[in-house]
Amino acid sequence: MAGSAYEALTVETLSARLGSVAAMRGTLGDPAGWRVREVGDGNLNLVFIVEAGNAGLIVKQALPYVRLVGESWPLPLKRSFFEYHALTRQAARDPGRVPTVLHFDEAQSLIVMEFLTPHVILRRALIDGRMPPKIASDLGLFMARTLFRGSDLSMVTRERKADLALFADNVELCDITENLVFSDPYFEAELNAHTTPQLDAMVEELRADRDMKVTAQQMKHVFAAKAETLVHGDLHTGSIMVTDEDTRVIDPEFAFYAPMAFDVGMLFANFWMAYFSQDGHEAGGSRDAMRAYLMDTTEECWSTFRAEFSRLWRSERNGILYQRSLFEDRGDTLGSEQALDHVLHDIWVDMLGFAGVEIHRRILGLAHNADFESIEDRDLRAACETKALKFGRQIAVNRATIHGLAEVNGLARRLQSGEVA
Ligand code: SR1
Ligand code: MG
Repeated sequence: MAGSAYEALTVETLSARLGSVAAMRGTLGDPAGWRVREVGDGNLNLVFIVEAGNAGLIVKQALPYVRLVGESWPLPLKRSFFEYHALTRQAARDPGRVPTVLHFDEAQSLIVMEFLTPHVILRRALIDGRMPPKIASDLGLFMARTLFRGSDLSMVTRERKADLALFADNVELCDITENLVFSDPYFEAELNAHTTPQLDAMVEELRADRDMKVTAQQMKHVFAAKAETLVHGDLHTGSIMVTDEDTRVIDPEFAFYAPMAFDVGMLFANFWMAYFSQDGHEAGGSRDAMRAYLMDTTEECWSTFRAEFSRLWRSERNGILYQRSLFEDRGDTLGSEQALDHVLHDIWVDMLGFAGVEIHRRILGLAHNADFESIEDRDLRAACETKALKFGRQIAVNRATIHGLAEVNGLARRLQSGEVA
């Protein structure tokens, strides 16, 4: 099959077509005994679980169109190439945090990788009221390590520039983000959807909100112009798989050179959306403990990110930026700490901007989150979404004057309780 023309796999054809792939045979044995299921529930790709005995593998294959929309929206198969290269870099930068890749077939746009079991998608776990204990620390470390080590703070600049050129071709996936995240929510784009009629007035208000519109475009400007590091590019709670002991980050097909704050903002937005959605998941009992867990998760994740980023700054800052020769080597450690404070502050401010627009687009745009979508009572869903929309606006527009997570989470709590409307 290597080198042959692209053809989408099916449950029926997979064993015959991949039966000679050594990495698969090595794990699963004779293809006659393989059991194949298609389990893709994301927006873009085919995902197969292939099992034999107690062993299993994942086969992920790109489709030539957006699965969520259909063939009317073509999408290049090359995203699989970017996903493969992002996975290899993330594995080197934070070992053990992404699934192991066993095989990549560029012509077929498919990646064979480790089957993560008994892992579940983090978003599902949070909707179900589970509190995986390691996510804050694991994800704080993952972001600090991948974002720092993919940047000019760390890399040999020739290698970083080569990587920048390689990922610069991921144009169509970037285009999705540029439109779906930063622009479509703020006008009547064709594929937009929201909980109607409950949110109609709120949506109209947001679209008429000049400060919000300018803010969203400022964030798009930062996203497009600040090619700072290799970001995951789609780091939401649906791109993370967990058990109580393990956290894995999957699906980096949107990988691109972009601002560090983009991944951090996406992830935090998803924690905050999970927080605001809890009212809709209380049929089985109070979610107070879950709300507290989500607030604690943001605090621990941010403090872990800052601490690890600072550690790497002090121990691995070997790139062209903030050279040691200007600071530590001249005895000016304070200068390097001052520069670190500035870099972390910029990440913080941009993180809030990205988080705000991510919250808006998941409620007003094309691709919604199950956190809200799974709330069947539409009045209740809209009430949760309204609080999240207001929160997103506040943190994005006021990002330059918000001083810390205590302030942001305080706002979340006050909106949640109804203390502020
Ligand atoms: C058309 S793709 C919609 C969304 O799905 C992906 O997971 C990304 O988040 C993208 O924005
Ligand atoms: Mg994805």
